[in-house]
Amino acid sequence: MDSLKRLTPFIAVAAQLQPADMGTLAAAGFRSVINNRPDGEGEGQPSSAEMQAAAQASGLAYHYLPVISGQIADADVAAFTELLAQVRGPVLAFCRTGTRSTSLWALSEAHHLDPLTLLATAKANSYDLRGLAQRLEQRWQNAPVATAHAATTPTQRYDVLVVGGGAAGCAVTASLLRRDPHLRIAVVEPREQHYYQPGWTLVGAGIFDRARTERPMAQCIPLGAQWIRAAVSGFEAEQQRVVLEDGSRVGYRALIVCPGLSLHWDAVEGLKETLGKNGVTSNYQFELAPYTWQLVQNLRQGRALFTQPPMPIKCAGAPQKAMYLSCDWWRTEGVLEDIDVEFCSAGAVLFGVPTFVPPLMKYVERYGVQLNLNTTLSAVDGPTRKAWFKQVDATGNTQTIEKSFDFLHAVPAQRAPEFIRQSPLANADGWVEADHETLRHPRFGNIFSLGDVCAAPNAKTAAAVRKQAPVVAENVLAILAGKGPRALYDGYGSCPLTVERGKVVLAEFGYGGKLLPTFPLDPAIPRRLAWELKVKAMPSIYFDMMLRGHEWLAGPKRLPHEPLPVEASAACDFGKEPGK
Ligand code: FAD
Ligand code: UQ1
Repeated sequence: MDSLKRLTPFIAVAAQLQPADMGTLAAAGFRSVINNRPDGEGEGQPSSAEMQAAAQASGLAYHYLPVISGQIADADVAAFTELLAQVRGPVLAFCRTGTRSTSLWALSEAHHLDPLTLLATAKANSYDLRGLAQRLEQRWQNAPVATAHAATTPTQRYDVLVVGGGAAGCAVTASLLRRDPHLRIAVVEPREQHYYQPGWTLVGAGIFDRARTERPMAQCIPLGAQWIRAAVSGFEAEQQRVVLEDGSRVGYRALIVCPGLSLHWDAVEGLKETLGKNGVTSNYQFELAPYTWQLVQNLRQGRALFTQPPMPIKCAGAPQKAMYLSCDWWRTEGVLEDIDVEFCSAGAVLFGVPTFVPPLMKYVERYGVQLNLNTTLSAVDGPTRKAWFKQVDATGNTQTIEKSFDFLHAVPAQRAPEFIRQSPLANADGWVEADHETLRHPRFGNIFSLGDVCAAPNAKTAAAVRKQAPVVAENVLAILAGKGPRALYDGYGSCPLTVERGKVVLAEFGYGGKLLPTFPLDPAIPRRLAWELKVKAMPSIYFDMMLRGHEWLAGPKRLPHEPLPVEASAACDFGKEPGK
């Protein structure tokens, strides 16, 4: 089976197979076999009946679609296209040399992939289809109306296309280019500026100037990658392309989806209208973090409310960090006693990993904070400085509570961006589905996701991205080479809880809340070293290492061998309708 060539994650082709090959195919994750060679064509050729019996004995679906060499009719192409729409992938098609199967595939794809792309894919797999060029061009030109646009503007196609040039998009692109500098890779990103969001907590406390958290996108997208300055509006996963907001398409062999998440300000009535005035602020927005610091400095007495919405949110500790650093300032200014500080969280616990709750509770007590759990901000009236909360009591009853305030630090609810929620890539909650370890989409085998938009149940942090990027880079290159993904992500995320100026509780944990400390120190103790890491080292670790593909302390675990068949096949049903 040396002749096996993977044209896409959905379909591979091969020269004549033997009945004994079927077990190997099943073990490699294939689910279906198509025989394109007519019975009795050559001596020693196993019959279709023999192949069928062997395939079925190995649990593979078998289809016989014979075509005569050099005489592929339009009806053959139509039958092959129809078959591909029905079979369970990954599928292996074979004939005497594999050329007929490759030709059938190219002709069946020609209505949505441009001829150059098809010829290049075939050539990369040692099949010379130049004799079909004219026919491919005709099919491409006669593509139905839905793809007419693509017929006039040939679809650009990259080896790897990355959606989003934030922490995840830049880091994974850098990791890919470190491994293969010749990769044809593009990043689709509409913004001119790139933001180091972990710095906003420090901007809100007067420790960083906001300029330190902003850089031109052109300096962050790695050299060697093409920057497409546009926003993605949709996915045509079966045609291996994305749709941009202007309606144009960009094709790919592998897609990485990482456009971050959307702040859902509208989930709280009246909040958007009063942000940035009336004492209402949020470190979750670049423009507002300096306003937090202004308000903190000006407050001498009254009530300060800090809110936290339902999970998931990015950096789950950030709502508390804003509070601790504000209290720390008020304490050193000698005004904390005159300020009623309340933390109103939709959550049932102060922090999701129990190890870190006791040290955080010490600070809640030290600062005299009133803790209101199961309490979700639902409405704000800025001019009268009133906020309303839905509070759930122990018996499950909800009541509305009104609180007046002089200062309100609000954290918005967060969800996947609209174009993701509406896409076939999303799970029921709107996030991009991904295997938790390989970060590969379970239904589209050449699509991966990382960063805040990814549905994996890790803490949504830049720290998580630092470890996810090498995993995705390795696995993308593996599938492009026709292999299975082997690099595994352990769910690592980190939240540096800035409990006072000069001290941080460095929470590092993976899936299921498993503690994953980088340094051999008790992680529950607030430390100056961790503060230095957050304030002095981290911006450089982010910009100069993570975004440049220097994978410091980020090497992934790897499977010793190719993944087992069940996993590979589940991960490869590329080209099918969701849920089918
Ligand atoms: P982002 O960095 O948000 O990037 C997403 C990119 O996708 C953006 O550039 C956006 O323009 C682009 N995009 C959006 N829509 C489209 C589209 N349609 N087409 C193309 N591109 C699109 N993490 C930590 O590890 N430690 C911390 O201390 C920490 N503190 C934080 C404090 C605050 C206040 C905040 C807000 C976050 C904090 N984080 C922290 C979290 C961290 O910033 C995020 O987890 C990280 O930025 C996620 O990276 P991402 O690439 O998924 O998303
Ligand atoms: C981290 O890796 C990271 O991303 C680069 C952060 O965001 C900027 C962090 O806040 C933290 C704490 C980490 C963890 C890094 C180490 C070395 C413990």
